[in-house]
Amino acid sequence: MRPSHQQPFVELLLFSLISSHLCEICEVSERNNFRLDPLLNAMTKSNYIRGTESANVLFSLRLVGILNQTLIQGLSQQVRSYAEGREINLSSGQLALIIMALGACHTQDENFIGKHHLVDHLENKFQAEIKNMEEHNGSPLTNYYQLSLDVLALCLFNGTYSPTKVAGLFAPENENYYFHGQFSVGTGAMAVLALTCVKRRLGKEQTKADEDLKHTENNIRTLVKKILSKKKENGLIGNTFSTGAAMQALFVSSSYYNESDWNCQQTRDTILKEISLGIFKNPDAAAQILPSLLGKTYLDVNQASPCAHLLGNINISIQEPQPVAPNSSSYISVHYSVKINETYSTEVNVSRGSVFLEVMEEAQKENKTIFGFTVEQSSWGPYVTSVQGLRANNNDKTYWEIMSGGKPLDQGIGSYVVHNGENLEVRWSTY
Ligand code: CBY
Repeated sequence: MRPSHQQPFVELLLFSLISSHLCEICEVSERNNFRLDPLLNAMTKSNYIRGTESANVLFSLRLVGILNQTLIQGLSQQVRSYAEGREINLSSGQLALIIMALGACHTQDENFIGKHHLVDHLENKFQAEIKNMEEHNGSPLTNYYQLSLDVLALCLFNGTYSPTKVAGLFAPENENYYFHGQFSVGTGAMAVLALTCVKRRLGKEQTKADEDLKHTENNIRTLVKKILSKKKENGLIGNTFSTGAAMQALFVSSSYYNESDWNCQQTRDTILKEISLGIFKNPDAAAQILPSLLGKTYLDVNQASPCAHLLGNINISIQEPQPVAPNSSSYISVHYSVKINETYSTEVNVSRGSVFLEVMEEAQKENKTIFGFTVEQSSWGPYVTSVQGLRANNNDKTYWEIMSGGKPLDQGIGSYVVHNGENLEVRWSTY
């Protein structure tokens, strides 16, 4: 009989063989690489990119092996100067992303992580998230997507965390996976990546952590089932912008579902179609989908070998954003409301091609008391923080939901292009 301690190793090998096979069959072939150009263009519009966005873009480019020196050096410089001195103010997930972007492959950037004790800072921020959960009825300071990024970065960069606590925290029934009672695919997928890293580390350590391993595996199994249950007929999982994370999660967890449960080529082809329609203009959206289309996952970070020149030859033309000439003759009219308990409505005229934010600005000009609002920059663009002075609050799980025709939009106010006659609404909501 084989010594039993070899079993986790054999299983590990088997898992990685199966999952790498799945990544390969879904990878966009070399002759089709040109179909990824719109993503690369969105990610390299350097004038627009800063902060966490640069980290997301740098991380994504390094994962897929684009090592264009000018581009990477510029982004790395941006990420380092953004992080420098700001360790305290960054949210936990932002810091986790910065660590993963800087440490994605073995470069000089690793020294920055060490010199600025970024992993220690992340440990503290993760603890602060848990403390907030204890004090505020289970609500973290940020959200479970960021807690998953935290665990992932701590796991990949040898930080300290308790696998027992992590297994308890990421139990699939935890309400932080749900917004409005709906399972958040992006959140679940990021948790699967984090838990898979934890599982692999437990397997390697071969300690007596069998209970933790079992618990972690059960969590992964149930989360994967929930992710697959959100698969749409066209192959998208959740919506367009959660599909990249879902693909990554399914790549690394293929031993938990049957081959017939997911047609990854169909998912890839639908995403390629959406790319050609210009749906991934947002740099964050582009950065999040790119690795999955080249068979890469966030677990490929910090491996023994430095990032390979996978796409080193791709010719990236850094496009200057073209100023759009306003066509004053072409105006559209939309209906806009703010709903708290009462509904406050108005008609707004904006030029064709305007985004939701411009409608809000027009309405605000008309009546600051009723339509006045504030935003904060997030990596996905502007995020509405208050309307009529009423401020969203994480601990109360309140937020301003943005809707069209009574349905929540799957893009933010900075990206969603409005249409003539549309019924737009900003609604005081809880999640
Ligand atoms: N990232 C984060 O911390 C965000 C995590 C995330 C799960 C994220 C989606 C997924 C991702 N890949 O980044 C997320 N959204 C969260 C957690 C939230 C909640 C934020 C509050 C909190 N607890 O941290 C909340 C309030 C439920 C939420 N998202 C609200 C909204 C709406 C914003 C409206 C506003 N006030 O401006 C909105 C527009 C939905 C709506 N109709 O109201 C929304 N989110 C959207 C559309 C999205 C997607 C963005 C897609 C796009 N192209 O713009 C999203 C990718 C994302 C960002 N949200 Co939230 C989800 C999706 O549709 N697939 C980590 C950090 C380091 O960057």
